[in-house]
Amino acid sequence: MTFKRKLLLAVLPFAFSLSMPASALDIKFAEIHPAGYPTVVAEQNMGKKLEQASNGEITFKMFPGGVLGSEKEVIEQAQIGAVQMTRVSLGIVGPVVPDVNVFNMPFVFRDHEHMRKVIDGEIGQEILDKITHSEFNLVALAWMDGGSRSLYTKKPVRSLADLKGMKIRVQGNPLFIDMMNAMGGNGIAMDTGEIFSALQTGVIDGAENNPPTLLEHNHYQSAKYFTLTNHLILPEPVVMSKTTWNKLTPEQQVLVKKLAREAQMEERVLWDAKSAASEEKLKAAGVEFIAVDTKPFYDATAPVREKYGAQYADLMKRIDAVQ
Ligand code: BDP
Repeated sequence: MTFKRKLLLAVLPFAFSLSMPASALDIKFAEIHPAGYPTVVAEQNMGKKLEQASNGEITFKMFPGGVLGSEKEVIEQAQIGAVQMTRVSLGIVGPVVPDVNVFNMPFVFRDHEHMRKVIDGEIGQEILDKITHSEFNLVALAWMDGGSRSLYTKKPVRSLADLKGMKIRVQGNPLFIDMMNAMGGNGIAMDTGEIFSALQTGVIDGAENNPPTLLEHNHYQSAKYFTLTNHLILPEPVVMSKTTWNKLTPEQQVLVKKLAREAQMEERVLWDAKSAASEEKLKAAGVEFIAVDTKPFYDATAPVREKYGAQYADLMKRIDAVQ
């Protein structure tokens, strides 16, 4: 090796370390939703701010569209630190951290606004803390808004009776199977990515979700009836692997929390716009929005609130009291 080349090799690492911090912490963020979805956009903006504010000590890369796996798989990867951050529906957290199921109960919130007030306040923080203090090895930082969930089906549901015997996909949480069965349907759990073909092949007769998911995951191509039951209003925690969290300096931890909270507030503005636009697009694509009296659905699910809610009686009173 020539002297010049030796010198170059010796100098290179220094040149590199001048432009890049010695040990940048790389954050891979997993999302089931596609690029452009409100959660994805708000999380990417959070990532940009994080990179800037940390002077490159933290790098951030978004993996949208479920490329890193289903929410269940990604949560498992986050627990071991293979994925550093993700946002998941609270629905799939319930089976692992039962304390969060209080938010997963049908009709526990009066409406969407009520849910927002609750997650912004002390109860919202308490539920995030339950996740953080569980055996889950995750730190729950903030809440994304996933709107209200209603039924969408291949044949119209205009009353509770119409739902009888229909196979309806729910998220993998026994509470939701009980909920769907209590409404007369037949609850079937599967991952988000499986719904599209299950609808096409007739494995299921419908599912339940919000208009942006119905649109962006293309379920509307098979399910043309959207029945406004608004039975679930599930907020969605943004979590970081505790393994990653423990590598952050205390200042970085404060920064991550602050930016996640900013993303919480930013996403809901995007959410409202996206919901309205989705409804328009779905209608234009031939989806019928069906207004129903929700009282029979509320009454039918009373046993589910009794079964799962008994342990949260005080908390439910506090949720009710939030104006
Ligand atoms: C959407 C949530 C997403 C869930 C999906 C589902 O935003 O996190 O994975 O529902 O039901 O509304 O699987």
